[in-house]
Amino acid sequence: MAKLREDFLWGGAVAAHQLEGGWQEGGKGVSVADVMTAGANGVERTITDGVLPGYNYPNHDAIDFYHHYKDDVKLFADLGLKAFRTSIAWTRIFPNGDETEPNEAGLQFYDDLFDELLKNGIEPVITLSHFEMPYHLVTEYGGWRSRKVIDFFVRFATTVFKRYKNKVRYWMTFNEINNQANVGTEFALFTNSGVKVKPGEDAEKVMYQAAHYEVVASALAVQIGHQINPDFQIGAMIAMVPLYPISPRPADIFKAERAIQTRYWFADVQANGEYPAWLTRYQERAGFNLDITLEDRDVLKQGKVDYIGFSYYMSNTVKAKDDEPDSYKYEEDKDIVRNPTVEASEWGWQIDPQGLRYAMNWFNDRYKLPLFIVENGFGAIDKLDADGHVHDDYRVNYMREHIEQMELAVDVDGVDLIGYTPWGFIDLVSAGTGQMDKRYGLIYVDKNDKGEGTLARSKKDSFYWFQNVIKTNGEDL
Ligand code: BGP
Repeated sequence: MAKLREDFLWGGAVAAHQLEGGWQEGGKGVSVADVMTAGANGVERTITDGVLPGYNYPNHDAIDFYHHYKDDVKLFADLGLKAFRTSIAWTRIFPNGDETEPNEAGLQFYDDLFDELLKNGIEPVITLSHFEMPYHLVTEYGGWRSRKVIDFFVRFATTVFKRYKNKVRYWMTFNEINNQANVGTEFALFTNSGVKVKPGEDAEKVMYQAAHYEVVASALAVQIGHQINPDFQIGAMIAMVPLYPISPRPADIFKAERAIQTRYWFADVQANGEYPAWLTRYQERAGFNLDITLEDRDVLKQGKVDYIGFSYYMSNTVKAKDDEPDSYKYEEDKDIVRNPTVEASEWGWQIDPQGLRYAMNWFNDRYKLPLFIVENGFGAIDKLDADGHVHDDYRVNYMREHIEQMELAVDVDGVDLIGYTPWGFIDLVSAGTGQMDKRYGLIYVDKNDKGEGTLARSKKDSFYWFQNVIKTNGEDL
């Protein structure tokens, strides 16, 4: 099988705040990730009011990539990576977010990192905003509630586009921008938008306004990026979770359709350059009275993305309520039901390799754009065996089955795929738990949830397996 492009970007994906550490080094400012504590034993992470004494913030040190990147890049080259997806921490470049001049030490750090990667034949793939907006923009402007943040983001994007225009070709604007559709959780809205919903406020309305400013900012970045370097490929980054109806009952089918619309309108806007009709009607009927101007609509049209980057971990299944009203609404925290036909991970993430092929076909049919799988992988509590190594056959199985489906989508279904960068291919801090416990790595990092460990890196079994997959361009799984 396989038939992947000759220049297929086999890679690995991370985000600055989940691996760099050095949270106060090189003039870096405080980000929204820096004010989120570790979760524990099923307890959600807490968003504190700034960085407070007495709380545990594992992101602050993470795996200290900030100081280890040279050795780490050697390991990445040994793995055979062609691409390394990371984010540029906004707070290293504009520590508060609203400065007019960038922080040179932050810019230099990424220059050095990109040089090191390129020297080793690895192409950097960059996310501009991966759950790391400057916390100052939250306290001063209410995060993406404010239209002013568009200008700050555009300044940040323009600065890094210009600086790295000869080093980076593939960019993405906002990581998993659509996760905030889940307004039932504080986490999704805060990490994406820096927004905290106040008592008595309509979370949905707040989300639609913040998300609107983000899609406008994204479209502006696409336009500006193309002016700076016409070769830039600037993509969306969508958290793709296929949503299946639990039964053939028409109400369930339509509920799944509304769920898909609710989660993926972000991609519609970023790829098609306009809001889908159902959403405009929905927002009008709800009386949200959003600040969406004619000029904004024009910006959206002029700033369509070049490709769809997406994460894929699982599928979900939805069920209609018996008395679903005409104005169907999808509420992620209430409408998802367990799919009895698939297994799930310890965190309840349903394992569905074929869902990846489905998702790729779905994107392809809907947008006719190249795709880039920029996250996929299996989070687990790894155990070091007596020989001091992690034998993670469960991770190899997960990846093999997903890559098989990915190749079917390319070879049999004709999907145009740029690359595949598994998530957290070097162990890092989990976004969900805020801890080291949930690991995705092919490279083990010696650090536990108490912050103890030597930070030594070692290869898991999955490392050698993936090395061979890359070497054979996906022929030998
Ligand atoms: C995505 C995020 C990543 C990441 C990954 C795994 O939602 O883009 O930042 O961490 O999922 O999630 P978790 O760490 O919660 O297992």
